[in-house]
Amino acid sequence: MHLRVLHHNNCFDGACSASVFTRFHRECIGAATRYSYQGLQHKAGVQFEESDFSGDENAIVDFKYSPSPRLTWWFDHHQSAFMTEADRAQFDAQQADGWHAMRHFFDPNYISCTGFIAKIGETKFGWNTEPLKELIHWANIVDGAKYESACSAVEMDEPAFKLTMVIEAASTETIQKIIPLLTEIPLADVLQQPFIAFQLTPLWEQHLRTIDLIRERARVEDGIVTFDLIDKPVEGYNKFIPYYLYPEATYTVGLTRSSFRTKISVGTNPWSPISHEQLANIADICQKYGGGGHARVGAISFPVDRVEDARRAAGEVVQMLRG
Ligand SMILES: [Mn+2]
Repeated sequence: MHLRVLHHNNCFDGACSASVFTRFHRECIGAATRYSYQGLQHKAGVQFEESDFSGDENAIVDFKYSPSPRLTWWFDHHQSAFMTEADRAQFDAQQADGWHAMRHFFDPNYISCTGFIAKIGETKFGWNTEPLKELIHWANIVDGAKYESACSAVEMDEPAFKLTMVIEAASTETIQKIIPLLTEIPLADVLQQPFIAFQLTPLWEQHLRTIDLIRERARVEDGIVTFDLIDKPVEGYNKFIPYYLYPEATYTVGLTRSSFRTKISVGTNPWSPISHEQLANIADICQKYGGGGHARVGAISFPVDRVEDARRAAGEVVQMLRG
């Protein structure tokens, strides 16, 4: 039996979710003789192809719902998990039968999808999640942006933070090699694997250059840091850099362009003293433009060539955050 796992790509929680789900399936369900992984990126328009579901069982973890009848397992914790009302209605209706209620799981209150899968495994399948404590702890810190400080997040004083940097920049092949290790050995040992260790120095240097670039480009007005790196080849960056540079800021709106999308990243300063009730819901704002995310952080994707539309939308997002 071929178990195919689709997961949020270039994301620490996405990789940990794929790993935890695999171990859950092996220990509680069994029968898989082959595992394959595919990373998914949020992009403008259609998120899945029917050919993505090529396993005998297909799982999506830490990523949007698909109404495909080939979807066996689904776990997500994003507020924007459903692309359409019809998808949401299908999910709700299917929960009424026992089969789907034990395979398709959604709860936007979970900090990490890793922790969500472990909790479902424990409570509904009697799974022992004791060996996963370290991984769940760090997935909650990274995905929940519960770093002690912007310094801790940007200076990466923990193995999990360095591994996050590697995963955010890694090729699909590298991530597929990392996934099986995450639930088997401590994170510090994962970092020391030669195929990962050799990437650390160049990535760290790139990280330092990105800090300089954002320092150069960023503007702060009314507590909102904005920057436009569309002309710079930055595939990803540590999203806490703006608050490391501007600890007083409340929000960030950043524009970047990669090989497959132009992206607006919108975030809230996790160390802001402003109470949650007074903060804007970023997922709601991003969903107006076909994007999504969580209450405190989200993103909007545009096709690579629609730079001016992305810039205009970014300006509107700034206005909404002001209001
Ligand atoms: Mn997640």
